[in-house]
Amino acid sequence: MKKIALLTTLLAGATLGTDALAQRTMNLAFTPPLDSHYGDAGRAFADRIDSLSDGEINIALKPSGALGGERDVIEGMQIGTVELAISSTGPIGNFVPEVYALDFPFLFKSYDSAHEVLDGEIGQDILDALQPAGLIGLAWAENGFRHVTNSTRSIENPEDFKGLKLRTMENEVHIAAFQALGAAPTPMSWTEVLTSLQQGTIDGQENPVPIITANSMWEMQDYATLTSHAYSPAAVVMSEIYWDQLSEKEKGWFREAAKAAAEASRETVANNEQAGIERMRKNGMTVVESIDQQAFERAVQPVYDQYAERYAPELIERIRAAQQ
Ligand code: EAX
Repeated sequence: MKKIALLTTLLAGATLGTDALAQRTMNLAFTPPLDSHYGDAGRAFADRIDSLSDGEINIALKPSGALGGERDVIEGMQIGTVELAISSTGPIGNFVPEVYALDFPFLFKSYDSAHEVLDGEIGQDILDALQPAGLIGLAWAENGFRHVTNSTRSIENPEDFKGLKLRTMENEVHIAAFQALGAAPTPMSWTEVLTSLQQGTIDGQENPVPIITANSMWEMQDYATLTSHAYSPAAVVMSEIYWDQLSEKEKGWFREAAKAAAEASRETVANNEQAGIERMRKNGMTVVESIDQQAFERAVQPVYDQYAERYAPELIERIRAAQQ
C-alpha cells in the first residue's frame, strides 16, 4: 500500500512540476534602457509570446545591462544562464567571425538597403552561422547608423580624431577603423561607458542617435558628428540550450515574436532619429550633420585591406553587390 502512496505522491509532484513548468519565465537581456528602441523591441517580443502561448510563457525584460554587457550575455546564453538577448553585432564577431562582415565601416548605404540585405538570404546565412556557437539567431532588429560623440572638440574631418580617447565596442574591425582615423580606441562593454565618460577616462564614444538620446548623453558629451560610419544591426538571439527545449510549435512562436521585435525597433528608429538629433541640439550638443564621407572612407580603407580577407570576404562582396 505504501508503494502506491509513494508513487501517487511522486506522480502528483511530477504533474505539478509539469504544470509549474508550463508557467515558464524566460529572461530577455539588452543593454539600453527600457525606454529605447531595444525596449520597444523587447516589449513587442514579450507581448507576442504572451499572446501566442496564451500566457503560458512569460518573457521577463532585463534592460540597462541588468544581466551584464553584451559579451557577458552572449557567454551566458552559451552556458545556459541567460535565455534570450537583443544584442548589437559588435561583440558577436568574437564568437562568430562571419558577423564581423556586418561591422565594416561605410559598408551599408542606407537603412533600406541594410534591411533588404538582412531580411534576405545574406542575413539568414549570418543568423544561421550563430548556431555552432550555441546561439540561435532569430531575427535582425536594429540599433541604427552609428555616429561619434565626444567632450573634447567638434569633429569635422578625419584629422580631428587625432589622439581622441574613443570607446569602441569589443570589435576589432571597429578598433582598427578608429586607429586608422588616428584616434586612441578603447574597447569596453557598454555597461562601463557612461561612468567612464563622466569620469573623463575616455573622451568619446560612438553609437546611433537612439542610444545617445536614451542615455541623455548630452549630460556628458558636448559634441556629436553624424558620421554614419557603420550600420549597427541588433540580433535577436536565443540560447540553443533553451531553444532545444521548445516544441516545434513553440519554436515558430519565438521566430514570429523575434520578427515583431525587429519591426518594432526599426519603427522606433525611423520615427525618432530626426527628433533625436533636435533633442541633442536642444540639450546643448554641437551637432555636425554633414561630413566629407569620401575623406572618411579613404581614411578607414586600411581596415578592409587588413580584415576583409580574414572575415568572410565573400559576405562583404555579397553585401556590396546587393546594394548596387
Ligand atoms: O547594443 O555597446 C554598444 O555601443 C551598443 O551599441 C549598445 O550596447 C546597444
